Amino acid sequence: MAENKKSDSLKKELEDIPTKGPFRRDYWHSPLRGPWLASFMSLMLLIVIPIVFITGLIDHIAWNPDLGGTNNRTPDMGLLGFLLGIEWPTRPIWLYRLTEGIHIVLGLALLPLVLGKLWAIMPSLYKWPLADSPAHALERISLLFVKGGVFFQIFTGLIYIQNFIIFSNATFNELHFYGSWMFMGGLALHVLVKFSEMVKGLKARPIDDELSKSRQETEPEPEEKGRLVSTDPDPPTISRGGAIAIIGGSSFVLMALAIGQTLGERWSWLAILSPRAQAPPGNGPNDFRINKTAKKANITPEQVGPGWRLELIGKTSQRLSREDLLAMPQYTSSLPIACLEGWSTGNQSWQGVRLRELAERAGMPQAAKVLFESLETGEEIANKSFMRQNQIQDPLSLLALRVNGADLSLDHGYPARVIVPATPGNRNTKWVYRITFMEEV
Ligand SMILES: Nc1nc2c(c(=O)[nH]1)N[C@H]1C(S)=C(S)[C@@H](COP(=O)(O)O)O[C@H]1N2
Ligand SMILES: [Mo]
Repeated sequence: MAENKKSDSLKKELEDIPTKGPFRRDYWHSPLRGPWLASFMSLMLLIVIPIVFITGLIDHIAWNPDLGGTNNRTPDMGLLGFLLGIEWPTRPIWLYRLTEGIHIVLGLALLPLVLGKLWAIMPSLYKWPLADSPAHALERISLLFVKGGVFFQIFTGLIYIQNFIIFSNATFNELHFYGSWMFMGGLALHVLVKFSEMVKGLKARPIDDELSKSRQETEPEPEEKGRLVSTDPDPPTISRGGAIAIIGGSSFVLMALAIGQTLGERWSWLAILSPRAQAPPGNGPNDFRINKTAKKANITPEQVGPGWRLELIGKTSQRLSREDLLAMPQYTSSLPIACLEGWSTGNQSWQGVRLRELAERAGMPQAAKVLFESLETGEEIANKSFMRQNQIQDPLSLLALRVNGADLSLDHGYPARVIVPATPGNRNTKWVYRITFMEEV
């Protein structure tokens, strides 16, 4: 008896849901909401998201993940294996700076756009029953992936570029990479189901008409079955164009604040929210940004003192002192460091030995792959890196000993560090102690 009563009251409560709080249609009063606004926000997202996704994939390829080791943080790619084995070019020298810059700047711009879209469609989330057909259920599940996915991507990215150390570099890579596929899978399904609705929504009112309407001219959209349009609209406090300007304006502010760190130097003052945007004080030859200091990497003075030797391994194995390296032909390359976190230095003038001459010296002028190892014993991802033949062969690729006319500072990788054009910052190993050339990839 009591059981029955309980289930009856539960049933009643469930039946009552549509009459409660946000589930009630008259709970929502904004006169701006409707299919047009929702469709407009979708259009913005459909322009920005693919660019962020593609530049993200490009940044992944830039690591040369097929070389393995710490270059590949995301093994078991299955169907996505086609991404492996693409030879990342070394020119133009600013290529990675550009793709990573776009990825992060537009990725940040997504935050206001996503929040704006969420606001625009909020009433439709409070639908009861949650789904009334299998197709509808599928749509709502895909929405869960889309919304959850986009916030996951934005927040993992934000945490990373802000240097909040709640996960390691390696973990970030895995989360952000696999997360992107979950998100894009959900999005593909969502777009498939909703695309025609978006087109219809936009066609109902020409965009420039709607954007040029004043607040007074702003009227609710006609009733529709999607529950976006308020049944009890308040008078407008802002026009649709005004609301869109606030959302878009927020995106532009975030972009403006982020771009300073990619442009570097003269513009870095703009990047007030970026922890490593500002160059260290001073304008000496080594006063450009540092990712990890020697102290943090636990590099001791003895390790880099006169006893330091470079182990050069190929057909032969040699130990070279810094003097030996300085006695080889010295070349100068003007190259930036472009970090995964989105910051970049301007071009620095690096001096040192060409990688390809080191390959020759090791008896392997045609080496297909090279491994750089650092004295640093901490994080794997930072202390080892692989590069492939085109990177070894580029005449600008150096084992740098000096920068801007002075010896490398300890923080920039003294006694020797790698610098290769268009390569993600973190592949340019500092405090190198061993270089191994290999026949095969
Ligand atoms: N051994 C070692 N090399 C390293 C790093 C590191 O942490 N350890 N950081 C890398 C990263 S992420 C970047 S962006 C560049 C930064 O070089 P810089 O500190 O000289 O500007 O060095 C790379 N080389
Ligand atoms: Mo980096």
